Amino acid sequence: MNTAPHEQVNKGFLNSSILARLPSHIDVPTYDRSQLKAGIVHIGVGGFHRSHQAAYLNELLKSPGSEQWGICGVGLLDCNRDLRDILVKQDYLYSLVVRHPNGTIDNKIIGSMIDFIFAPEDKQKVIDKLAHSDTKIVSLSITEGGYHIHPETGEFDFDNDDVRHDIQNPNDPRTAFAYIIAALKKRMVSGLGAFTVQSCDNIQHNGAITRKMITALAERLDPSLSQWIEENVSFPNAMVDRITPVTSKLDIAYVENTFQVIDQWPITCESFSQWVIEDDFCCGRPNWDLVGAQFVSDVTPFEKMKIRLLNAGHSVLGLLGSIYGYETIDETVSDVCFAQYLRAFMDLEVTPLLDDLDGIDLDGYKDTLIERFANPNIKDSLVRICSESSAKLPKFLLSSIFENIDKGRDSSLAILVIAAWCFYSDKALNQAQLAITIQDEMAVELAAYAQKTAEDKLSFLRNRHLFGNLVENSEFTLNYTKAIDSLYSPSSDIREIMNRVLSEKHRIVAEEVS
Ligand code: CS2
Repeated sequence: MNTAPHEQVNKGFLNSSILARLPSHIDVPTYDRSQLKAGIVHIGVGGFHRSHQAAYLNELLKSPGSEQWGICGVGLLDCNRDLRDILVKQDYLYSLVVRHPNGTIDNKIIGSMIDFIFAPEDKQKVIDKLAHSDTKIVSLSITEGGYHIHPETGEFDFDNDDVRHDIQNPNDPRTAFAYIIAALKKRMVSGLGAFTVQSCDNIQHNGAITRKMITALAERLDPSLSQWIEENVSFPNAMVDRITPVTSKLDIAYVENTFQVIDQWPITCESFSQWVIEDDFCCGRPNWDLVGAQFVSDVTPFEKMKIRLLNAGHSVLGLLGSIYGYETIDETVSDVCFAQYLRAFMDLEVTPLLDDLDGIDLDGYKDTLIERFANPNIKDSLVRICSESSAKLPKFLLSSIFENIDKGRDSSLAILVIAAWCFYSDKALNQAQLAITIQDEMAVELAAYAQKTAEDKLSFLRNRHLFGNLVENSEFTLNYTKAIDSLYSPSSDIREIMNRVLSEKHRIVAEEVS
């Protein structure tokens, strides 16, 4: 997004002093922000944090009694500098534009963030903040890749430059986990006690995984600290959900016209929001249940349902739609060929893997997903959806493929998506020969494997780091080779291929039933 200083100065920039002058239909913080303390330090202040956790807190803060639950944001990456500059200028306020499918819009200013630390400028300040007695929860939205999970073994992946650096230099951290470990050490030594580490990322068992990764790294650094973490820190699992596209120039212009204020980094999101959390907080927590979140004793069925249906569904549409030449999710799912493929994928390859969900109507959930994807007011780009597929697909899609293999079930719909991922990584062109933008930390490596497909059809799968032993599974490779042949045949048409794979799937399912 464009973060260059705004040229027009006739409208004021968003900050605390302007709130009282905003049009009356804008929902502004009604609470005294000067009374808030930062009980939560959040690492990874992306659009999702600002539309989700910070928005829940904004609602909660409107009633008295939660003043200790303000947020201090932390940006670990050099690219977070612009965000810091904007938030500081705006007194950490930002606009949230909530777009309902029927065109209704809720316009809000969110006030729950009260501070932001840009780590590259002062690492110690971050460690001190995490170790401060006001800090009760350290929450994370650091994306799937930020967890350093080895895709094949599920263990902590020590084979990473930043991790190697952190092991050599624990007082000069680079990764989120090393900051947390440094702060927990300070708290252990000072006798202050632990904080809760709360993951807000789309990883199944995100709390348990965070615990496993942090204790593995801590074990290398200081075994007694690792044990203290095991015994004292809570890591609640949670399912988080709200579709939040990347902010566009149109979003900035909308806020300027509607709010009559210049916000350089507003957030737009869908109206749907869900947060299901295991109630395991060692140092207290906000009453998020008063503002729509749900506390449960076991979040497993909810997170599996969401990640395997919504997130995987996004990747299915994203990769196949990119090859067709679509640009957004709503555009892709409005094409009946894509909508039918998605629904069949959800019904036939994921639903049989899901546990019983008391009180959840799974068919209704899937209908709602398709409606949410089709929300014409949310322009969620396929570039965002396909970004970092190398970190997402193992958790969203390959997990279902492996489970189906174990159960002796067919996965041909998902296999076409993996073959499409190979084609996408190889060519970076859609079928009209226009360039596709690929954002993936592993893009070069993925392209290198994919580009050998012409001489070795299974080449992409030979990346064992991602695919484990899939290349040795003859049923998988049979379907995969067929998909590769169709995708790479001259003048191939992705919609025709999808229709063919789908009819074949229906034939297989009919045979399974009879
Ligand atoms: C998306 C998610 O990144 C992705 O691929 O599937 O960001 C998705 O929009 C959110 O998880 C919705 O809750």
